[in-house]
Amino acid sequence: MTRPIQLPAWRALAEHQRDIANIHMRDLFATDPHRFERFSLRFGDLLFDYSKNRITETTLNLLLELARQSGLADRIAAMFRGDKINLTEHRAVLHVALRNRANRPILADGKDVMPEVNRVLDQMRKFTEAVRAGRWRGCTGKPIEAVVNIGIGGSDLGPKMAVKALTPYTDPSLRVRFVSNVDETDLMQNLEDLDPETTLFCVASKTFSTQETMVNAESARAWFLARVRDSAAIVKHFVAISTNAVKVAEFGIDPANMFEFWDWVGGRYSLWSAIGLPIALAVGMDRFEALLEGAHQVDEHFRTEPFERNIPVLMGLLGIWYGDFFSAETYAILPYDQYLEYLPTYLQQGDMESNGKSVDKEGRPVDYETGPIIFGQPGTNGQHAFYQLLHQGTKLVPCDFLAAAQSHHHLGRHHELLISNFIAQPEALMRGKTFEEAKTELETEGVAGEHLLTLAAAKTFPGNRPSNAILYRKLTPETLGSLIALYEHKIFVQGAIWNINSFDQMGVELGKRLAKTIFTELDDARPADSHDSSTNGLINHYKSLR
Ligand code: G6Q
Repeated sequence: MTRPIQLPAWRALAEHQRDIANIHMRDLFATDPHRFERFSLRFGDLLFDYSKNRITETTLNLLLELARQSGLADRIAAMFRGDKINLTEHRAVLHVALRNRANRPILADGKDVMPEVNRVLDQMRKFTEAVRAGRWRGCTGKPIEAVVNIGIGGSDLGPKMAVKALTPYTDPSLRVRFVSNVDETDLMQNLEDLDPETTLFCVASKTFSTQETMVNAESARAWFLARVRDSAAIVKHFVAISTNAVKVAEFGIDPANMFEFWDWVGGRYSLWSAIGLPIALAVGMDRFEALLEGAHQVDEHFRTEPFERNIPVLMGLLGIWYGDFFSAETYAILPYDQYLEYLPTYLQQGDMESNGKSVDKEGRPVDYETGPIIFGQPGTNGQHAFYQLLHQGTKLVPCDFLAAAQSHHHLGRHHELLISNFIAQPEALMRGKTFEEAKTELETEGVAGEHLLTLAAAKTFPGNRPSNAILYRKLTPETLGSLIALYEHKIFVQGAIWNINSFDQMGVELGKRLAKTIFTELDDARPADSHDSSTNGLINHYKSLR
């Protein structure tokens, strides 16, 4: 495949960037009263405002042309068709099938996956309804009061983010917790106040061989047995979510209590599968299905809308515009919605594990920038932490601002204050404040002399800093499903244009392997000497301190 930078549209964009680099968005808004209408889209009642970007009609046309020349349409069709687009692992990528509420046949290896998807959804429904209604009882006949999900990475971040996001829909009599870190503190803190007789563990691992998860699951089982002293009780307190039935049985979990998913579900795209069981336990299966529905609607939008009205396509293209043509290295996700507290972390994995690649699909080193560094925090906390750099630092940081028009709570004027910040920050980033404006302001405050000029310089904001704003009615299960799917497809669009495999994660392997060697060396009384001097030094210093 042609390298992206050799595509005519890429070259045209590089040239165009030089034309536009010195144009200020202030002027673009001033000269076009219809800029907002021109550069915003609706998806249901969700507004995607991308008018505060350093783009003109020409930029947009060139970006859309880049998408066309990259064969994006074929790539999208290939994913939905079940082609093995995860080339290194020779797997289809079919998280869209998990939320295919239209039930249209989707084939993996020539076989429609929908009957299996629906079978597991039924199993999840029966189980979650039994637990939530108190029909599923612990070994001493008490109903379940706490669920502890043990998983890591894709088997943790998605459900954890979604359970937090959907807190207003959760049943307070059923606490849902997440343990992921191999650091014993995580497990111990989470178990501290739990009663084993009313606790249900979900061991979530696609492979059922991930070190952290298996060690935590074994320690959880030991904690449970030390208190309950009856291994027959495990069946009532441990369920598994996995693709590996053999290992699940070896661990001692009844295969009847295993919720299956498949190799065509990537870890970081798996919250729609049985990995979402803790979500369904927390909010009920109807709401879990509403989450799937919200994502499905976005899938249909992504699959069928022309690129110029296709939100994930535009999100992806705008990211490429800044990353590859303005040398932006980071991207901020800024939810003005406390319930989306974990969204930045979730998308950090989604984006960075998917597109943090430096060889293309043909194995050639890339000669362009790929995935950005994702970071963020809920507004307004971030404003009092890192926004200084966003406004006045030397780096260009494109941002996504997200907010709900309606809060789940009603407390004085809190929500209006939150929303005014959500609207003001993108405005400030875009407009900035000129030296002259700063100086005039200071003069009216009575500042004069040399100090006036220094202070005016410090109070100058360059502006012209791009952002998107996503404003939705309320954070419902359906809206959450849509939001996540928008980002998933944005990541897909970028991976397709960069011609990289967004669906493997080879970069996590090396450290894991080295840790195994070091783990055995920690037991050795002799000083380590087989590594570089720093690694040896760390091992030996650890041994001297422990
Ligand atoms: C995600 C990755 C990774 C994975 C974890 C857990 O896309 O594959 O984060 O989810 O390593 O893997 P298991 O589910 O197999 O334990």
